[in-house]
Amino acid sequence: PATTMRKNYQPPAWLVSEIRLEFELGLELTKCVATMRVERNPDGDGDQTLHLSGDNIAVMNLKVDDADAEGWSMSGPNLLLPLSGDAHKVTVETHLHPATNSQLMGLFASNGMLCTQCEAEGFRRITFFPDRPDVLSRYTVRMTGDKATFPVLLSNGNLVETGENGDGSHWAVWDDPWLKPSYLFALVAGQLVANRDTFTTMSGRKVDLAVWVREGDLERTDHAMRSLINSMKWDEEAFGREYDLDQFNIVAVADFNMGAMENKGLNIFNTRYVLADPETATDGDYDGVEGVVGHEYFHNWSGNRITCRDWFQLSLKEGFTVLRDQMFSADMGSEPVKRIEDVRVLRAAQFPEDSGPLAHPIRPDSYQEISNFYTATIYNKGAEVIRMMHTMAGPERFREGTDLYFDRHDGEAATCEDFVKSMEDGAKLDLSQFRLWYEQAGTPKVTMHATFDQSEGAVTLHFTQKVPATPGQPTKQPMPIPIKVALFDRDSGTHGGEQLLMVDKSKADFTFKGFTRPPVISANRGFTAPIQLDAENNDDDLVFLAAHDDDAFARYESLQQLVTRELLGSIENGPDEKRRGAIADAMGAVIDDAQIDDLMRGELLMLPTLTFLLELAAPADPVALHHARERLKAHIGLRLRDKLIALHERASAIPYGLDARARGARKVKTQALVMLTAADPKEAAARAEAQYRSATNMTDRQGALMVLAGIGCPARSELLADFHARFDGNALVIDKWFALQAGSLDPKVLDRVEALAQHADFTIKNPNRVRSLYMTMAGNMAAFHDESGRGYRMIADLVLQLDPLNAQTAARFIPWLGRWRKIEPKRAALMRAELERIAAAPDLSKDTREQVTKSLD
Ligand code: BAL
Ligand code: ZN
Repeated sequence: PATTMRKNYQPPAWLVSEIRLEFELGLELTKCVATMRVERNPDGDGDQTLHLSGDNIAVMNLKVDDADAEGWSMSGPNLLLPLSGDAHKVTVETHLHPATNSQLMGLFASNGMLCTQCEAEGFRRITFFPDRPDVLSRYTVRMTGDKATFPVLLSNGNLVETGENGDGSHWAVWDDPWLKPSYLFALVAGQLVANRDTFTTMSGRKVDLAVWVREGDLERTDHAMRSLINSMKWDEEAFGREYDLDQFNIVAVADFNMGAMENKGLNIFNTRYVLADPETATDGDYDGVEGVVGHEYFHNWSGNRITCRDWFQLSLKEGFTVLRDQMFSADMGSEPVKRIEDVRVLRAAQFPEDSGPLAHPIRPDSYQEISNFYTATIYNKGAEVIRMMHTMAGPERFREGTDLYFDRHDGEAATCEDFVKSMEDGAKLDLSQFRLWYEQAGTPKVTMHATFDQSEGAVTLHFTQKVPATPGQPTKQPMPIPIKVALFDRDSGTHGGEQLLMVDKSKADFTFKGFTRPPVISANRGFTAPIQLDAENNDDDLVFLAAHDDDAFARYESLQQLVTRELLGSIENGPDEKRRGAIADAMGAVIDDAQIDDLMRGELLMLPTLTFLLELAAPADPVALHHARERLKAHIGLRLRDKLIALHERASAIPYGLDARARGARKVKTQALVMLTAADPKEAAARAEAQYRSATNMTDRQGALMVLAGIGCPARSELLADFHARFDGNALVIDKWFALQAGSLDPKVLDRVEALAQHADFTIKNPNRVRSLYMTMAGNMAAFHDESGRGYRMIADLVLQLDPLNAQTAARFIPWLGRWRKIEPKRAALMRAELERIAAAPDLSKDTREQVTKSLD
């Protein structure tokens, strides 16, 4: 497949100032007539030929200035139309088949409704168009369809006209006054009901809000609506951004590749990020809805009003918008807990990507299939990079930078460089060297070593940094790395203030005076930089920081480091009794500490994820690592048995609510059971069974069933069956039922996944269902890395079956196999063999082909 290079960017030769789309809607056949006003771009290369992208569509009719077009040709899927003048009217008709569109890109049918997904390159599956984000047009959409099948007709912008045709069909016209790229086009038609509300913006504009769902789902939309209103208010307060249309619509769709999509004024969501009520959604699901509703709403400015010049700039909108949604969620809930969660995701999803065959900078240099670049690097590392600017500038200057960016580039298709320049000018930062964060892939490895000069009373921190080689980037330059530190006095447990150090060379030393004895160093507080830091703290220092650090993240981090050291060490040398004791004591202190809330307590009690540990241990035996982790859990569970039981009882007495106290209680309740499971499975099973049977909400019910699913006890199958029967017909909860089994500690997981794939409720056509079974299994280290290679085979079989139906979703499974270099040689060979089997298949999609080829290189 062809490779697109960032350095080859050329402005478009032709622009489209206006487009009118007329749809005759049908599930089997939808007819689309697009009428465009095309104009030669004065900044283009003067090409006389208009290049219109297409994908899986044919020209049914083509006119230029109302006359049959002449001289046009097809170049593969694309339409080439020679034009003589500087401006023309071009009309093209296409016929679409939504019901058989299993790729879920372009116009597709889901549960009897029609909807679209156009980012990144789906619009070309609807009509022929210069489908690139730097062509900004004014859209008018007219749709007509059978009123019974499609009572609701939605598109971008404002509804301007409706009418009846007198034959049982009706029509609507939507007009979007804001120029936009084609990837933000959307259309929805179907039987939907709305939860409606209004929001009055800071300048007094009244906006009609609606969350559209299928009839039975209406009672699960209040949280999404509340999240939307909170997002609109928050963006005004935190970034000065006001909404700019009279209407804002959210539609929930059951079959969707992504989490959600920020189409102008008409966000389309995966149902899992809209629907929530206490009975069917966990606290985590509530957070997911809030975060994604916020994310898509915030795109209205960071993405829509200012869009991307080309897809290499994807992190311009995604990294920035993830940071914005993280800040929003932190403000709505607990800032330190949110930070810990975000870092956990970064380490579990982005660090492995950054050190593997698919590593790429947050602004990539090339791609074959852009869908493969909606990655944790573009999104989450992209957010970390902008967060570092926030750290360096401080909140006020950061806001001056973003204000300038929004003012300067409103209405444009911008670049990452435009953002960086605005931050330099507005936030008064010198980012010349900092631009390396956009250019270089790989997680920097930083070491810190402290020395103490008694005679001078001086402490020196000696830093080194190394950015590892990544594909296509064998050598790297040192990055500017902002690291917050605090130097603690051992006796008083206090420090003299936090300092921000810039480590911008491969070696950098910083000296601090006024110490009578060596302090304990707390470094990368708040995780100021997305790096792997080895701070060379000894166990005593880590125990000290776990008890005393006033930075919540640093406190969590110290405990994580102590556990990580024990787990990695125990694989080589067996457990270290002293360290295990120190960990159990520290966890015990966490349980007892009345100063911390339960939400934070839940975080502190969590052990590092296996994916993160694997990063540090590679090449490793993941199953051995899993067992080491379970053994440590058992040790802690035994040592803290009484405390854990008391914690479970205390938390169980707190009634359901959405407030932090009740949410925290639910978090530690299941966390206590998880620790107890490894130590005393019988006690844990009895408690989990009681928790399940008395549960008033999904958090407790799912938590209990998760514990039971991993224990070979009689209640296991009875309660799994009860769960299925109780929620039969609720797709999102049945997804949980699949995931609970595929992710469980049960040694027979692979047998169960095989059986579940034959279950009447399993369908390969629904991405949520596929992910709930197979993505969960791939992330279940003990199962996926079964030494027989069966887990690898099952994922490869899935990819081969799914690829022709839904290439985007299929390609997402390749990175699990692509991590073979991190795994011990025997398993690595089996993983490679499966990648080779996939690579040998004829007619692989561009998506999967790119990922497989890169993973084998
Ligand atoms: N733009 C794709 C979905 C999202 O990041 O919001
Ligand atoms: Zn986004």
